[in-house]
Amino acid sequence: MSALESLGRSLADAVKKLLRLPIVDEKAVRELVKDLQRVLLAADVNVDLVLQMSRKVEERSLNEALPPGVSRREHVIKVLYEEITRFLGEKPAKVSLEPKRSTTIMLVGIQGSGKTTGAVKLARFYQKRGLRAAIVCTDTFRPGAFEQLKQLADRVGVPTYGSKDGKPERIAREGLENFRKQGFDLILVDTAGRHKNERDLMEEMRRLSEAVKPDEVMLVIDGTIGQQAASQAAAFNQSTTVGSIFVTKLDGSAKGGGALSAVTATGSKIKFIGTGEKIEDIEQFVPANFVGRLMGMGDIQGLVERVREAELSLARGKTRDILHGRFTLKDMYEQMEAVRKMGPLKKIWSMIPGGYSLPEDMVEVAEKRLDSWRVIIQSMCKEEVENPKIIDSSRTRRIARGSGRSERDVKELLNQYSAMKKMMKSMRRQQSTLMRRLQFSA
Ligand SMILES: Nc1nc2c(ncn2[C@@H]2O[C@H](COP(=O)(O)OP(=O)(O)O)[C@@H](O)[C@H]2O)c(=O)[nH]1
Ligand SMILES: [Mg+2]
Repeated sequence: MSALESLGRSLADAVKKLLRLPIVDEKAVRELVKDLQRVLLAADVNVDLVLQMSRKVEERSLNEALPPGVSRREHVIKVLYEEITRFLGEKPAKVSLEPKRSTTIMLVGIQGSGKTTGAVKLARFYQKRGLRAAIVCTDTFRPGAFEQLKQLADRVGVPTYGSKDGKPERIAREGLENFRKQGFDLILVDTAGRHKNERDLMEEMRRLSEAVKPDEVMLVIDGTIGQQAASQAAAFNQSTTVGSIFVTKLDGSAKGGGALSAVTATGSKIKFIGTGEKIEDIEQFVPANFVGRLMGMGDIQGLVERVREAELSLARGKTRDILHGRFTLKDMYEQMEAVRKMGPLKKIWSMIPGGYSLPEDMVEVAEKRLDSWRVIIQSMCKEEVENPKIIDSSRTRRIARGSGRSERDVKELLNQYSAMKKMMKSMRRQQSTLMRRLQFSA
């Protein structure tokens, strides 16, 4: 089983365990945190990082207030997802390619890390997206280096430039000039990685990067080295300014989590990962998707977004009023609409083995009644909407007639309103925590 598979599987197991529990309480959260620590340590993640993250998960899971329609369970999953994502870098880092100009990426890294394979993978990746990519080979250190590159690149029709001998700087200049003249969108410069000693290698990278003046230096790191990836990133950063990282061989080792988190901890951006020897085994590193996959739920990102939406709709404007006790029928309608948007949640949960179903009432009510409620609310006067207390039986009759609904429907709406108002009141008690969190997420 590969690094990511085993990390992912154990993480998914921990999540499933949480989903199967009848109630998610403090004990359940602590158990999850313990599982999380175990999983990350097994993937060679640095102990301090593990402690930092798991503390954060525990604290947020237990202390943050829940927006209406969101269960503790969902909230905990969201927190877990967010903290792991943060830990691997929040946003996907992309190569910025400018149109009408050749973008140059220079690949550096030690011998055997996967530069040559990576260059071809990258060229193919962008070629598939409609760009013209070419590769310059400046590795004259290893006999047969250019031959190896050419063979791989020829398979996917990517042009290459190189020579068995000569100064790497000269080859680089010639190659770049050649491909620029032909208007290539992307030129990858493959480099040598083996030298008598590290100082010589770093010195060559410095000279070469002066000659190439790349738009970006991409460091290729072998993912099987685990936490050591951090010191390698630091070493290369001293000779050239490393702009991004390509972590390879995440298909083959138990240390993938260590490499990914160590690199992220240095502040470097992982842009690509390699997951096999084949040219197609390359992935743009998008932390959010990646974490979702690790946690074993295809649509966890969708879940997280829906929970956020519920929070946001609460945050948007109304929050203060609601928390200060002003809660109108219109507010309720808006709240229910937010809950309805979360409808597909139920589907997500039901797909998870071990079975768990969302507290039915809210979503169900929202799904069935919202349209009817809209018409009813539209048939009320402004005063009634703002202050439903004044709606007596004669007003109820009038509203029912005006909206084409039954009096029972109107009463049901009013009952739901009272129930929600009560809920809001209990929320007010958690006001301070909630406000803190809303400010935090805004
Ligand atoms: N399993 C696996 N092997 C890889 C990956 N990337 C590169 N390799 C292998 O690692 C070895 C060294 O790769 P190479 O590109 O020659 O490294 P270079 O010396 O940095 O140019 C080759 O046997 C590649 O097939 C990957 O993502 N997964
Ligand atoms: Mg090579």
